[in-house]
Parts: sequence; C-alpha cells; structure tokens
Amino acid sequence: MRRLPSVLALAASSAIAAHTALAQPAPAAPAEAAPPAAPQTFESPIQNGKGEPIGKIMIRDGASALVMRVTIQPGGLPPGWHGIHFHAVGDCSDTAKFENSKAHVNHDQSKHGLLNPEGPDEGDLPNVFANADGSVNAEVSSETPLTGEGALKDGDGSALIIHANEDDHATQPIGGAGARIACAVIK
Ligand SMILES: [Cu+2]
Repeated sequence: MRRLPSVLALAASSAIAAHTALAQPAPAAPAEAAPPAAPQTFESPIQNGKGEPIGKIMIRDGASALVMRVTIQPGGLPPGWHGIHFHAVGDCSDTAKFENSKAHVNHDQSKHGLLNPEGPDEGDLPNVFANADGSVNAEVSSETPLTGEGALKDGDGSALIIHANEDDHATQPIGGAGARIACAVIK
C-alpha cells in the first residue's frame, strides 16, 4: 500500500521520458496521487445457540467492497456447508433462535439469492464450509457498506447469521438455509 505512490511516480517519470524521446512536449507532471484510504475495520465475536463464543468475524470495508473473514474454532459448527447472511438488526440476545436479528438487510425489496435474476438482497453472501472438526476459515465479500447510506452499522445495527444448512442462492426467502445456529452483532 505505501509503495504505491513511489510506483506511480516511477511510472509517471517513465511516461515523461517516453514522450521526450519522441520530441513531443512533455506533459505537465501529474499531481501526486493521494494514497488510498485505509479500509475501515470491525471485529465481533460469533456466538452459538447456547450463547457461547465459537469464533469471530473480521470486516475490512474499502471504497468499493467489504471483505469479511469468518473464523470458527474446532467444534464450533456442524461439518459441511452453511448459509450466512447479514440480517437487519444487531441483536443476538435470543440465542435459541436468533430471531431478534429479523430478516435480511434488504433496503430495496430485492429477491433473495446471489443466483436469483431478481436478486440478490443486500444481506446475501456466499456459503462457508465447516471442516470435519467444525472449524471454519473463510473470506467473503459484499457490496453492502459498513458505514454510510444503507450500511450495516445503521441505527439498530445488523447481525451476521450462520444457518444450519447451505443456501441454494435462489429459493425464497433464504435459499433453504434452515435454522439460525450462530450470530455476531455488527453495531
Ligand atoms: Cu439468514
């Protein structure tokens, strides 16, 4: 990241040299590019249906997309694929069902599903895979921002919900992903 300005400067000087060699007027030196803004970061524990911590989410939100790492310790989840979504309210207090987190983040009433022609909704994310020991190390991206208009960190926050089954990315309302078995508050 910090190397970028010097690389740009080198590219700019090479371009000027090339122009000079062709005996064309040298262009004005470009204004030095501002270094890209550092992504916003956010971390939150993931809890299971007994309210026990099983891992964490780590979000980095850049100018164009959000990247979220999902880390779950051995024993954290049943092995296999699990649907994960951003739900509309940052409340994981009702651990038995996690229904306080409400439905998906979805400001424009899109259909659910990354593979749905009328989707996706803003809460949709790719599935994650839990290993045979129940651990997960995954990284997913989303265009839903962490802060600002339509953000996860709105007045009542949001939640990352992990479902019992995989999301087929098409059927309504949640792709057949089943029960909510883990939750992380984003607030
Ligand atoms: Cu969900």
